[in-house]
Amino acid sequence: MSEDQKDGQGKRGVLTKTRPKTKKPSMYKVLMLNDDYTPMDFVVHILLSYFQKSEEEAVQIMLNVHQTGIGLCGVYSFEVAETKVVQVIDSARRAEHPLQCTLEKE
Ligand code: TYC
Repeated sequence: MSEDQKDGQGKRGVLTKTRPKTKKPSMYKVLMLNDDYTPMDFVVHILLSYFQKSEEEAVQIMLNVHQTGIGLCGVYSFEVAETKVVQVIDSARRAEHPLQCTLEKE
């Protein structure tokens, strides 16, 4: 009988139980902030263009931001959320609107 077969306590046993070492990636909220100058229809256009919202959802989110000061556009992985924020701010600046958008870890 080999060392391995004796009593299961030998030091040469094969580890069969796998322990998951990977964590689920953190998710990030993309938030839109209110201001007094960005036109409402521009905000709706942003929500339609970058967040795949329906016209109704986009208007609802825009009004929620307008009334409460902040609103949720969507939840994404860090890379996607960061890209959306850059796209929104870039688009707003090109149109000379002060619209602000940010991300927050969920
Ligand atoms: N408050 C803006 C206005 O009255 C509209 C607005 C809504 C601006 C949402 C930004 O994220 C925003 N024209």
